[in-house]
Amino acid sequence: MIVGCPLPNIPWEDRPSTYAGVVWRYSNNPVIPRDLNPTSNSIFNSAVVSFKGEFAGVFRCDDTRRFMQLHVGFSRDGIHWTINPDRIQFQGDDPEVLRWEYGYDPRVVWLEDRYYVTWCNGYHGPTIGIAWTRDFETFYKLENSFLPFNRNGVLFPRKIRGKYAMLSRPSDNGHTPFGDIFYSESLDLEHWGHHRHVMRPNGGWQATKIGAGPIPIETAEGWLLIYHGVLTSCNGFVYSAGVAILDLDEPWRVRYRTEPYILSPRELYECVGDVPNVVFPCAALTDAPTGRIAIYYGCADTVTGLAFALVDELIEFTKTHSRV
Ligand code: BMA
Repeated sequence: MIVGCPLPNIPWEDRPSTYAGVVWRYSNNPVIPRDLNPTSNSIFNSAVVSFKGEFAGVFRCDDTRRFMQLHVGFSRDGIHWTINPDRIQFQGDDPEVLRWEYGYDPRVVWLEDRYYVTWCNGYHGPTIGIAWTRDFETFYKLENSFLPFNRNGVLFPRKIRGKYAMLSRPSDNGHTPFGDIFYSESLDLEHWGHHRHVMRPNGGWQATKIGAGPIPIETAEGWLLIYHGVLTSCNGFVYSAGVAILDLDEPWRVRYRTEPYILSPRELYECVGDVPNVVFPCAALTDAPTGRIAIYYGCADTVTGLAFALVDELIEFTKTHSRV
């Protein structure tokens, strides 16, 4: 059972009768093509939320210079998107913090009274950038959450034990061949501490490194965390997705974790692109009364796909296929 709000207009398609998986793809994937904007090389690993009865998002748009940028987008139905042609220009007090190198893999969360965006932000190497907005027009950038090198900063949607909470994945300056998920707390969204280890790679599809995906979904059973895991094949990295259930009050305690993946590159648009064999979930919309979940994920570092799941099935699958 999802602890959250109704979203009656959540994008949705029933599971095809011929398909047995616990996560199924939208029949018209990809929902966002690589060249939706004239200057985009690729649009993927992006985050969407419900906004004023419709949908808004922050999109990773690598441009035709192959610079990694963040753009705002809007949609009536969560499927057909318009993406601003210009990248987000962040506001703030300190020019040092505002100096822009690059940004990628955004996540967006409604937290208390505004939307927060976290992303992998270039500051002498990748680290976690954080900003807030109320209208998806003006974005105020805060201090980087951590020192380089870090990626996959994902906020929880409410305070835990009276503090803001974030998952992240300390890494290196390259195509990191390792990586565990950690938990950190903050009183002010600027100073982070109380770091706790959450989970490490676990063999198979998640043997090399792992990273948090969409904002954790609160359920009666714990935080449902969809995350990505990476296998190193003789032809490079393969990115798949799995699920963990984290303790509600002490989220660094992993209750269950899927040994099989729930989504892995199969379709052509996941297997062929600028980086082949990548599914990379960054957002999930939820409708609490029906338990519907709509997952947005990057495909082959090129386009954005949509997939669906039902919360009770995901929890059941995670519990019955768990190896922590
Ligand atoms: C990771 C990030 C992701 C990307 C993935 C596969 O390190 O850069 O944005 O999807 O590699 O290339």
